Amino acid sequence: MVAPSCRTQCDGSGKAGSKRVRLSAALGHIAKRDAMIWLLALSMFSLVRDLGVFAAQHEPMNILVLYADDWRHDTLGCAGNPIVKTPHLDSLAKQGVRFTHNYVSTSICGVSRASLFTGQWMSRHGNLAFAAFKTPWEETYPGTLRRDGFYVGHVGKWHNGAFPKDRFDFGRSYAGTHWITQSDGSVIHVTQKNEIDAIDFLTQRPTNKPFCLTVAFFATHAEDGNPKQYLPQPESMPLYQDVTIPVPSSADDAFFHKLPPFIANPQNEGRNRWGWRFNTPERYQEMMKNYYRLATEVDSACGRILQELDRQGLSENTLVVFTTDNGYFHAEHGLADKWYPYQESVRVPLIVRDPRAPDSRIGILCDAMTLNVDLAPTILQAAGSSVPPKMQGRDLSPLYLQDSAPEWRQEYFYEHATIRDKTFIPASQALIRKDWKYIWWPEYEFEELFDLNQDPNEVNNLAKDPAHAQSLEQLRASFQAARDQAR
Ligand SMILES: [Ca+2]
Repeated sequence: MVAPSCRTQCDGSGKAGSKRVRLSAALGHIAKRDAMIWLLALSMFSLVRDLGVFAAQHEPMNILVLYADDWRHDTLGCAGNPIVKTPHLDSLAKQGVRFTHNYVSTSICGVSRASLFTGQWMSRHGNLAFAAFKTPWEETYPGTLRRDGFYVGHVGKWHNGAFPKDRFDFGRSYAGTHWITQSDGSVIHVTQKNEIDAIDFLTQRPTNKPFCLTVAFFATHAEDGNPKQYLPQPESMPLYQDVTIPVPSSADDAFFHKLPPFIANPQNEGRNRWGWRFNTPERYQEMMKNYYRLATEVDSACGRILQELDRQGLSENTLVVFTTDNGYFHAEHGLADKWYPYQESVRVPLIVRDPRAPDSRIGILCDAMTLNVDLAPTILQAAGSSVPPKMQGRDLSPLYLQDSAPEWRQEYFYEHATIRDKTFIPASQALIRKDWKYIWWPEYEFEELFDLNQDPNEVNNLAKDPAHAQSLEQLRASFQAARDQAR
């Protein structure tokens, strides 16, 4: 365990974000004189808070989780993506902390969502694909917060068996298509509906209770049965029209043939979906542009939801989390989608805006190895609720509330069950570090070992290289220990 680096992010201005930045969005529609009064009020608020009499100890923070689908770590302008425009999420990152090495414990929608809600690895929560998790509801973050008097909502995708509507004060669940026919016959885009439902929650909630809302967007998930795959709104079509999306260097066929033989074949679903999306240069451009259009639509919806928080004066007492359930291959290794323990699939964005953060920690980048299972305990700690003892993740807030970073994990256990059968999507497990990765494919008893510093594209499997026998032995031992702990 060593302390991670959590540093000021460089945006060209040389300045970190600040609460003033945060406030400016709220002030966009307010006259200058009123804005001065607001600024004065905020200064007074900051002073009172800094004197240590922050009312949050008596008034729990609200929780807003903005949960996108199938975004990978670089589906954000602020993460260096040269194409996709995500101005509202970039702004959120400047007002909070962006975690640059955030990972999922399982890279598939249903299981990763179960890990979000329970703070547990798949081995413990028991949802191996899309069924209900076995963890008692009272041990999830929505269940704990509702018990503790929060008004709790969920809008959008669920994907853990039947949506448990009765568990929520406000529950509207739907997913699977980008365009939805409503009961009155009208058609609406799923991202628009996500936004409307989130704002309905915020405007209709009782104001005498704290709240917790999870907004589970369906975009940018593909419409699996539709040859078009990604169906953005017509207004988005001019976006990215005149750009060429760079094709990753590891999209070359040579990289595909370096994969284990049970992945590098047309029966494998990752290769099958590559054929749906990326098998000609023209198709690659069309699919990636529509994928990025869907992402920008989610960014705009997040912007309007955050604006509603500002309008109601809630931003200074609401923890905001933006993340996603799994990463995505954009043709790297000749694959599409997710599931496997390679970097594109397991690394995902994470932004946390926490009003408790001191000004010196606002707008920072943090490279600690953080996980999806950390979010439930982070949310419960921020809300002032107790963390169920069977949650396995760790509260992230010391990484941005403290000036000196705490000791933090250097490796984690990854797991994925077989989907359908071992030729379609085989089971995989891994021990993932920033510098090395060990992968175990149990159905094929096949090992991979990658030196990520020398080989970031994970092309040269060193598992059978005698020069790395000692590293292999060490990683195997850590892998087995981490696997045991995940149960
Ligand atoms: Ca997903």
